[in-house]
Amino acid sequence: MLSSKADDFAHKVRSCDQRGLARVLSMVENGHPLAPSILHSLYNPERSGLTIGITGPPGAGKSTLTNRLIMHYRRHGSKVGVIAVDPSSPFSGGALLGDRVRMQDHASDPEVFIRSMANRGHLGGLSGTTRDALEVLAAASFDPVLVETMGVGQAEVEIASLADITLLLLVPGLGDEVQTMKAGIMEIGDIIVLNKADRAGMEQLEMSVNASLELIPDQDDRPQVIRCSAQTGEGVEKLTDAIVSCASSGTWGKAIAQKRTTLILNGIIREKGRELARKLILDRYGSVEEAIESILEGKTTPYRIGEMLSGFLKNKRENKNEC
Ligand SMILES: Nc1nc2c(ncn2[C@@H]2O[C@H](COP(=O)(O)OP(=O)(O)OP(=O)(O)O)[C@@H](O)[C@H]2O)c(=O)[nH]1
Ligand SMILES: [Mg+2]
Repeated sequence: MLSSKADDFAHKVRSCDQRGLARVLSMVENGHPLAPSILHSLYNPERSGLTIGITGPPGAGKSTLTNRLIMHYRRHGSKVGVIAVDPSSPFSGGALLGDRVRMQDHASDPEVFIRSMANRGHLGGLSGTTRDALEVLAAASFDPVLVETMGVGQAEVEIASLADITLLLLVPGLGDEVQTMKAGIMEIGDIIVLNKADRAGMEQLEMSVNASLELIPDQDDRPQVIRCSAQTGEGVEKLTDAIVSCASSGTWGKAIAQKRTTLILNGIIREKGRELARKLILDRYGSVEEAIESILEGKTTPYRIGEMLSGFLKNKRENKNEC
């Protein structure tokens, strides 16, 4: 009964029924009991839809670039999903959203779906919600799905890194902030976007970024650096070409399916309580890596494993209460 209800919702998502889609995203956001079954039904680690995280310091031009990317992908006939994430705010919905993305430009376009997500403090937190919302929008064949996060703290960087490809925006004249970004530069960012190229100070910024990147020993691991101006549009085509080349490299298919699965399973293990969840997975699959292999072989999904862990933990709590 439950699973047929979940299948109904999954069907609505796949056929991109706007109301159904919005409802499922709310269920994911509110931790609705049906959400894991719906996500299980939708999950496909080999999906073709690309997800792109956009992060960088306040005012770096993330929303302006998001808007440019929406325009670019719409011109190419793609359906675009956008998730605007604000970890510092407990509110989600229209008001925040209107502020973040220039929604009025796309409000009447049914092929653009924009959703804002805020911190509501339920289990799994914003990171889990965003991760699952990305899967839902990708299953509804939005391609790409963009996720814009505000700020450059650990949480924001982590959220942007949930996407298949992460863009890290830097701008001239940040001073100390570039220093604090250095760790981020090393850790994330498949592509580093030097935005506001129409402004002075670009050479200096590029030199300092390149100097940081040289610390990455293997040249192949270094992110690409692209200059652009989200405001004038200059360099945006070069950026979208770089995204295409990232997503079509020889090892992409298998590597990305593995990355998606690992991120989701590790997130679920964290949410359920690391120690015990890990132990249960070891008992069942031998190792986390083998559980991931099972998922990649199509035998299960991270969400089904999550349900198994929840069931076990619930039984354990009930038994304890009876004792
Ligand atoms: N000169 C110049 N200004 C830009 C460029 N891109 C964005 N801006 C301006 O920078 C300001 C901040 O842009 P946003 O796109 O709101 O920046 P954001 O990173 O989304 O900001 P938060 O979401 O508040 O962190 C706006 O006034 C933009 O018009 C650019 O390439 N060149
Ligand atoms: Mg913004």
